[in-house]
Amino acid sequence: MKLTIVEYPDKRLKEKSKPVVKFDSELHKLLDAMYESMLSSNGIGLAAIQVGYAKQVLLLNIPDENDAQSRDSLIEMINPVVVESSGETTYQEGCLSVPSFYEDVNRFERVSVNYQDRDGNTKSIEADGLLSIAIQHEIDHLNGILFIDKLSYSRRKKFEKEYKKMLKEKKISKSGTKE
Ligand code: QAP
Ligand code: CO
Repeated sequence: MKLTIVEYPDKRLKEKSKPVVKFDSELHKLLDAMYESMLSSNGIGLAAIQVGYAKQVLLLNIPDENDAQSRDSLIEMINPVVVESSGETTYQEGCLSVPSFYEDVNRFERVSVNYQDRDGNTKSIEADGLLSIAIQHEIDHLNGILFIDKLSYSRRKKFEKEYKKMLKEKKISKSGTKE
């Protein structure tokens, strides 16, 4: 299964994802294909809607202290629910669906999340640091929310301007290579 990353301003990124009810080989295929796309595009988190599937599925793969990304630290979350949150933190976020743009976003410092694994087993996790931020970013995707939706009015305007310019340049360079 070859997946393509859906990029802003694609309307699909605004869709609300549906709970997963079947923990079957189709789900496992989707998870494995999502992992491949996340790694090949240098991501640390990916939600299913970012590859066009409106399902409550997300992946997290936070690099270790040596900046190495290992499959051992891969977390697959199905049907996640934040059950507790506390504190405040700010981090300069990016998103595979909003390439080449990074901006500060406010989040909870800590979250507790209940979710299911690929076999439907109930799990829970308490997270802080980058993992907590990544979880909140990815769960937002399941609700059709992007990190740029959380920016102040003036930063959002700045984003729209920069992004439009970037898309225009992308188009020009593409038409140039095709001749
Ligand atoms: C979400 O984001 C996230 O613009 C995951 O050119 C963000 O993996 C979690 C990426 C912040 C925690 C903190 C973005 C790759 C990857 C780009 C990503 C790009 C190439 C973003
Ligand atoms: Co994202």
